[in-house]
Amino acid sequence: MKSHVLLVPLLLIPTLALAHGDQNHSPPKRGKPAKGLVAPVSPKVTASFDLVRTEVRREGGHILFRQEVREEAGKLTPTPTGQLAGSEVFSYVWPTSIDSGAVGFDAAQGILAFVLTAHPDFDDTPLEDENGDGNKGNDGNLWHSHWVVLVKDASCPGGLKVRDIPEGTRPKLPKTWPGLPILIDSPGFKPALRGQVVEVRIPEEAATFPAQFNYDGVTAALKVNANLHDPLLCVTGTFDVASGDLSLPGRVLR
Ligand SMILES: [Ca+2]
Ligand SMILES: [Ca+2]
Ligand SMILES: [Ca+2]
Repeated sequence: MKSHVLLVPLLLIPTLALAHGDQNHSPPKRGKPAKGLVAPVSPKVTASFDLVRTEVRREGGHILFRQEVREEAGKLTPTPTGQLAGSEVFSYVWPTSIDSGAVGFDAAQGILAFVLTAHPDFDDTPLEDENGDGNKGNDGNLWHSHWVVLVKDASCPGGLKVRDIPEGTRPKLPKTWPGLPILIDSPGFKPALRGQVVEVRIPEEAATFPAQFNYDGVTAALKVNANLHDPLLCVTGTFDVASGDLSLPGRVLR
């Protein structure tokens, strides 16, 4: 990765959204199908993380999570550091209003988000061999899916983290929890990233999806704590936020 990536702490997002205005929004066209969250092109954001449209849709027994970016979806991944501590994670994120209990965590643990991540310094899909070489522990660099529970943490540069599991506690965890001491699941849903499109289809029966829920679209960087302690995985900044203010205005389309 070249260091031309614009990272914005989440706490600054509302101010920036106001400063940019919405001059790039086009007026809604009559008679067209609903399009989810349309966001302006953001020339200062790296093209592969510049969100222009985010949607969640019910389609043939699946829930489709989809984002469109300016170009080259999935192209940019973190520069390897050679070690887990302090390493970086890039992500395409759909924060939702779905309760954390819907995917096998305890109820009401925070913001349940569906996430695609890439991180060359560690593998957190011990059940999946994404690069097909027979080793399930060496492919964190390829885009793969997670459920995570996000909570506020003022000590994180982006103001949010993946919720830690305090030592000595035994929270409810999904069957495909990868063993890290945070509320993360590695359910193995295969993403497709090509051209402008990032998308994943999740079978309806894979979670207790409510009939309707809200969502947003975010592209973000996260970082593993240099000391491997709580907070283990901080959001360090966002590339782009579909709503501009993380208000989760999206509604599920069908
Ligand atoms: Ca954008
Ligand atoms: Ca793996
Ligand atoms: Ca492998």
